[in-house]
Amino acid sequence: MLRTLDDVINKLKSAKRVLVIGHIKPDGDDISSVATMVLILRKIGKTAEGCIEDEIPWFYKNIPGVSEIKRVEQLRDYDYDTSVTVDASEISRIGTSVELLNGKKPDITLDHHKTNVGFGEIDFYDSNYAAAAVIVYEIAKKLGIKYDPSLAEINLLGIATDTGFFKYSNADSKVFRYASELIESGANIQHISSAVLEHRTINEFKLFSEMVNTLKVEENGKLAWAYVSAEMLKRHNCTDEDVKGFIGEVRSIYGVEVAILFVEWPERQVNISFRSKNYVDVSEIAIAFGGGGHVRASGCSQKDVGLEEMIKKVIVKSREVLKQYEAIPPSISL
Ligand SMILES: [Mn+2]
Repeated sequence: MLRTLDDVINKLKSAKRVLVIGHIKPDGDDISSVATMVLILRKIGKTAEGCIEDEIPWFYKNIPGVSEIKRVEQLRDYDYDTSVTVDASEISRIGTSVELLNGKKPDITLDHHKTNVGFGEIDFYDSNYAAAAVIVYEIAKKLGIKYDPSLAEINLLGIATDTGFFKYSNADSKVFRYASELIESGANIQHISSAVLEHRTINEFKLFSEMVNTLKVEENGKLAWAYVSAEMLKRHNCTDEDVKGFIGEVRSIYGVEVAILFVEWPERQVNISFRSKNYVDVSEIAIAFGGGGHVRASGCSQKDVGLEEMIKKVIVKSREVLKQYEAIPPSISL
């Protein structure tokens, strides 16, 4: 049920042992929110553990606090009284971490996805928040937590990554204000940006150039899409982790409003990312294929399908959605 941040604070205050759960295929915001939540709870004398189903991508591991996050197997015997999920819009997003909930709803869910369904006892979600890490920061402020440089840095990670390093439309004044406070507390933004943005491997670059070869631009240059097949990934010794920045590059093409990247990984599973630049709500396309997300960034995933078949279906739908907007003059002209 949708509640206020004060309800969340009261529940946390009465907790003794907390389990914080993030989502599958963790991104910077998820990792940041789980680790920050664990650290602030420990600062007020709670026992707290953080859990993410999947392995954390290696390049995040030098950021303070990330090593605190555990896997499901490590927490099977962890006895907690309060569970919190962060950055997950629905229960399936936490993957096998759900086993730790023993059939119960999470006590608290914190999220900022537009497509959130409210799956906890106390739900706090609001898509006006740029990142789940912004919600966590507000909780920390309300709890009166004193930040040290490490805590500031792990909290800033999520705010930086979910705003595309302060350049997406969600980078509002609050984002800059909080980022400024976190930097004042000792966070090193260069440490974060270097870890997150400058870790490309040669193999990833070669795969990127192959992805570029698959690029198609249509609908008067407004719709751009490309794909990466399982075969391409294997040939370059890459996994789906290595394609994370590709979609942003597709969107960066001048005149493109909607960018789509199809990634087949593993075989017969197609993961699709959608990005828009100025006016199309791409969560609408993702929802049509069982996914979700934000207005400018969304995604979906389907199993037991071929790449070509999926591309066909999704492109047809995307053309349709784009056309709906053509009747409406865009708020920012291209
Ligand atoms: Mn997020």
